[in-house]
Amino acid sequence: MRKYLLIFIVVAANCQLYGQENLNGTVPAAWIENALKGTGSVDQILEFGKLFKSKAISLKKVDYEENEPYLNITKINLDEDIGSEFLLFIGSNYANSNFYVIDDDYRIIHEEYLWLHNEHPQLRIYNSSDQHKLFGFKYLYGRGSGRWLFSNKIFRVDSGKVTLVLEFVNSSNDTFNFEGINGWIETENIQEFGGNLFVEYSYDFYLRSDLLEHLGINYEGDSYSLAKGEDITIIYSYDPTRNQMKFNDREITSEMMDLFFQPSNDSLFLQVFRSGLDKKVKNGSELDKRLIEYLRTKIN
Ligand SMILES: [Ca+2]
Repeated sequence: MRKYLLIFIVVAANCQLYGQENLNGTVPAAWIENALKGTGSVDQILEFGKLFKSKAISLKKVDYEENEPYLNITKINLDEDIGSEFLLFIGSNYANSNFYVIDDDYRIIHEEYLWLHNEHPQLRIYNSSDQHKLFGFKYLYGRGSGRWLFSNKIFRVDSGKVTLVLEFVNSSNDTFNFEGINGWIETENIQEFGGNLFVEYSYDFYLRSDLLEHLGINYEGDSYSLAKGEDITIIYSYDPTRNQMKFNDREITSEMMDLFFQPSNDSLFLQVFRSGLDKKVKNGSELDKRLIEYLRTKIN
């Protein structure tokens, strides 16, 4: 019996870890009405936190004295039925909140913990060709010393079910890979047209100038670019059979998209950009040849 109890506790702890413990809970209509009035008081946050426990909401009032509590609710119709759904960010601090999608019958249909280091949640809503609106937010995918990666998560609601239909890099910077490849990626001008999402990508993968100095190369400039792209527009289209936003592009391939989510993965970089680097080895400068040779020897 004790053994089963232990298993139960472990499972329960895991559920909490993944932040989905309040799925299918019903939010009182009166609480939503009050929240929509926009006061966002600590009492409202505490009331919600008592009903729906999460690590984003502390139940100790003293914790709110130095933090900046956060409550932001949006009422909007997101799917084919006529009633409005609700998008809620709530937490005892703006950078540590929970995100909820609440259906028109006040049932929680999505719950997700959102840690943003020191940024506020940023809700984005994109129109679509039918009643289904795409929505999402900026998400801190990962960070460490000298590197960070924010993504954009995009969701869709269908018959009371929320699906993550797309995640792409919002902005990323990686500067601490002294021996190998550093880089940044940025997306902007995100626009919806006819149910498609247009996203403009720019990126640069480079070697740091101090590495060149270390290799005994006299080089002026902050960095030595190995692969660069500027204002490349990708079109994501909704694929109803897979319930995902898909793209098909030659300039940015799906292998490149994988690399965008794995900064400092030098061997993946060499693989993804192999043909471009081969061209540089064949037709480029002596410096191109030497540096690509250095990377290929170091990494392989
Ligand atoms: Ca609806």
